[in-house]
Amino acid sequence: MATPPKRTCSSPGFDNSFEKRTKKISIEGNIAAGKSTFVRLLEKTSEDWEVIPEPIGKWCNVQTNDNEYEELSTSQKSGGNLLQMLYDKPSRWSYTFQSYACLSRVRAQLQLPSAKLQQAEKPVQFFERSVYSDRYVFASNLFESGDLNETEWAIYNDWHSWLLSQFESQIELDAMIYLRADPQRCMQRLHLRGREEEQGIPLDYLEQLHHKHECWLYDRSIHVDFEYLKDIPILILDVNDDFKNDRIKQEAVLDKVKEFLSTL
Ligand code: UDP
Ligand code: DCM
Ligand code: MG
Repeated sequence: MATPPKRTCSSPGFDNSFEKRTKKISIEGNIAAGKSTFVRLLEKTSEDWEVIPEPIGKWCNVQTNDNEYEELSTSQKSGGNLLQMLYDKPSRWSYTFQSYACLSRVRAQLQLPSAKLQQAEKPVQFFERSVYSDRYVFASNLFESGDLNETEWAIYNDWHSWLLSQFESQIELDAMIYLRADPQRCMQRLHLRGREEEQGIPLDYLEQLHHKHECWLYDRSIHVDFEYLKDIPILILDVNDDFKNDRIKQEAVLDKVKEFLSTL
């Protein structure tokens, strides 16, 4: 598989050689597939590996300066719960949610890496999801189900393309890892996790999102507007079997990740 072109511009605040040797990898997968569990495992594996979690805390508690990655209990939330609003009334809130999800992700992605990572010999940043799944999985699916109308979808695509063109060099990925799980398994894990806002999600919704992931990352059959994504290396990991509580499975999966990294 071809390696994507190397990023050329540097971000302000740290040296160009860091940016050149850092690998940026997104972890993709359906709701409750096991992404957060997986990135926590990665974080513990190497000093050279850093994780940027999905800013879910921000989506459930808009208008606070608290830790955006921390999930709060219902009583701790004081701001608007955009995730709840999305699931309660998708036709009203899908556009707002998708705009904010993507904005907060871009902001998270532009943050300076830690001093420790900057000293690393082979630094790797793992992102829980990406601006690409925001668009090609979630927003696209909401458009197809009619929860984003033609105008909202056109505006979303317009600013998404423009924003990425502005921050291309800082946002471009080197590879992706697709955590592949059956929608039924995701549903089981979704209930196990018990995030209140998500308890009414029907299996049908997880099946739609699964189909989107499969077309995009497994079959690679959907059209993407970013040229370099067309042949970006993708590692596909079957996570149907429990890996959270199985040391041997974890080691097997980590070996696959290390082998994949050595090819980039
Ligand atoms: N989980 C599990 N076994 C696994 C992976 C995940 O029991 O091998 C559980 C995990 O503890 C959590 C739920 O499944 O309760 C969803 O996992 P996570 O939050 O990591 O999923 P994400 O939505 O981030 O993909
Ligand atoms: N989500 C969404 N649209 C996005 C990104 C995420 O609707 N662009 C939703 C799906 C989940 C939650 O946010 O309910 C993310 O959590 P998870 O880690 O379980 O996938
Ligand atoms: Mg998660």
